[in-house]
Amino acid sequence: MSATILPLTQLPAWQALEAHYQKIKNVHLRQFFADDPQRGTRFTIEDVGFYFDYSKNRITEETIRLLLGLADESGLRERIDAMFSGKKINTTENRAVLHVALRAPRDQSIIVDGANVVPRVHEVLDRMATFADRVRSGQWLGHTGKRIRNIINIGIGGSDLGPVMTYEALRHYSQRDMTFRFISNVDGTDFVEATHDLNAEETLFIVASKTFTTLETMTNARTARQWTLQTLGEEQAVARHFVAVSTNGEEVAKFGIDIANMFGFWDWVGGRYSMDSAIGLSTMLAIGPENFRSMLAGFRGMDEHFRTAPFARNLPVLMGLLSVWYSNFFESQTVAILPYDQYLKRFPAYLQQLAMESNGKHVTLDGKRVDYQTGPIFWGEPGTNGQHSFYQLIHQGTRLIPCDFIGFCQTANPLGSHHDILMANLFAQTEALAFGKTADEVRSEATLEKLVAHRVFEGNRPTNTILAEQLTPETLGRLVALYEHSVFTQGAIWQIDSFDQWGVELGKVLAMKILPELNQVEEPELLHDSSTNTLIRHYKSFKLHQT
Ligand code: G6Q
Repeated sequence: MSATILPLTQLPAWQALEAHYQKIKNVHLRQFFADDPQRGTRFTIEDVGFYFDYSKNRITEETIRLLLGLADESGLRERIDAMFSGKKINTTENRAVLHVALRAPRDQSIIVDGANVVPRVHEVLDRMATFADRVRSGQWLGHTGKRIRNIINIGIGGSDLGPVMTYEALRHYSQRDMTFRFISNVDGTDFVEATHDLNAEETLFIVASKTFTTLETMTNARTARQWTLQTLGEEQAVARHFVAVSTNGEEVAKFGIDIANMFGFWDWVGGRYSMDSAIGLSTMLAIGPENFRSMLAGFRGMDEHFRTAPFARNLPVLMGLLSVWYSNFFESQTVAILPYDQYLKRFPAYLQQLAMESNGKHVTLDGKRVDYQTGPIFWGEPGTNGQHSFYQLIHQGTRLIPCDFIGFCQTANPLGSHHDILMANLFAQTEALAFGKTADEVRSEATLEKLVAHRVFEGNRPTNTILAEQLTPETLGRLVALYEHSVFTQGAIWQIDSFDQWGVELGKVLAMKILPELNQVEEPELLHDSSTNTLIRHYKSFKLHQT
C-alpha cells in the first residue's frame, strides 16, 4: 500500500459514501425499479462469458460512481498492477502473489527475483500432463502390474478444497472408470471411509502439501503408506503408488517418494490460490490435460478482464465494491453463495476459505487496528436445497444477507423439465427477495387478518445474479478467478494483507503442546486454564473406556 493513501475512513469517497448511504438506506428496490424502467438492463454486464445482473442491489448510479471513486482513492489500480508484475505485495511474508502466473501463456514473462517464472510453470504443467496421460491410459502400472483405478488426494486447506471442489464441479468431464477421493481430516474416519472398499494394488496417492510438514497431511500420508505396504509388502511399492505435490523436495525425499515423481510449485502461490498449480494434479488426472488447459484459459480470460477492463465494467471490481458497500455501510455480516448447479455443491466451501482466510484480518498492512469491518462470512448451499431450509431467514429474518445466485443456461444432464424447474426457482428467488409481498397483496389473497403480518415479505433483499452458458472447465476457471479478484478488490479497499494467514497458527501450536498430554499414562502437570485442564482430564478418563 502506497504511503500516500489515507486511512480508509478518512478518504473523501468513503465519507461521501457515508452521506449517500444515509440518503438511500431506506429506499426500496420496488422504488428503484419503478423509477427506472431500464434498470434491469442498465445494471448488467455481459463479458468474459458471463451475464452479470447487479440491478437488484440497493444502489443508484451515484452509489456506483462513489464506489468507483473509493477504488481509485484506495489505489486499486496500482495494487492490481503490482500483483500482475510480481511485486511482493504479501508484505508480512515478503512474497509475491502470482497465482495469475499459473495461467499465463508460454510466451509471457513475469519476473520474480530476477527470473522469469512462466517457463517453470509450463515445465511443471507439461510434466503433469505426461504423468496424467500415462495413468489415464493405463501405461503407469501399480507395483503388482495392475492398472491404477483409484486416485486419492491427501491434503488439507488449500491443498484439498480446490481439488475437491473442482473434481465435483467437473465430474461430468472426468474419466468415469476411475475413482477419485480426497482425504483431508486427521480424524481417522476420513481415511478409513475413503479406503475401505479399495484395492491398494490399484490405488495411487497424491500427497499434496506445499510445506510437506502439515500435521494432518503427514499423518494421513504415513497411514496411507502403511495401508499400501500391508497389501504390497515391499518398500519399492511406494514409488509406484505415491506421488507428491510440494515446494519442499527435501521432505518429499525423506518420506520416500522419488523426486522424479514430485510436481513442484513456488512460494508465490498461496495455498488457497493453488488449485490451478500442481495442486490440481488430481484434477488433471480426472479431466485430462486438455480440459485442464481449458480451465486455465478460463482463469486467464478473467485475469485479462480484471487487469484491463475499466472499473465501471469490471466484474470482479464491481462485485468486490458491492461487497464493501454492504459490509461497511449496511453492516451486513454474511454473504450467501447459492449455486443453482449440483456440480457446484462444494463451491461455497471453497469460497469460504478463499474469502475468509484472505480477508479475515483485523489490522491494516502497516499493523494498525482497523476501525471498520473487514471480510464477511461466506456460506451457502446449492439451490434448490437451501430454499427448503435456510432461505426462510434470508426472506423474513432480521438480518440483511446479500446473495450471489449462480446459474447456467444449459445443463450437462438434460432430463425432462428438471433444468427449467431449477432455473425458474433461481429467477423466482431473486424476484421474491427484491420485491417481496406487501400486506395489501397478502390481504388480497383472502388471508386471515391475524396471519397477514406473518405472510408479508418485506423484500429489499439484495442479490447478484451470475449467469453463464454452461458449466465447462473454462467457465469454472473464469468463475474462480472472478471471486479471487473480487476478494483482492475488497482486501485492497480494506488496506489489509489478503495473502497471509497468521490466524491459523496459534491453535496449531497449542495442539502440539496438548498432544503429548493426551498420551501420557500418568497424570501430567496441566498448566492450561481451568476449562482446558478439565476437558483434557475428562477426555482421558473416558478414553480409557474405549473397547
Ligand atoms: C491457504 C493456507 C492453508 C494451507 C494448508 C495446507 O492459503 O495456507 O489452507 O493450504 O494449511 O498447507 P500445506 O499445503 O503446506 O500442507
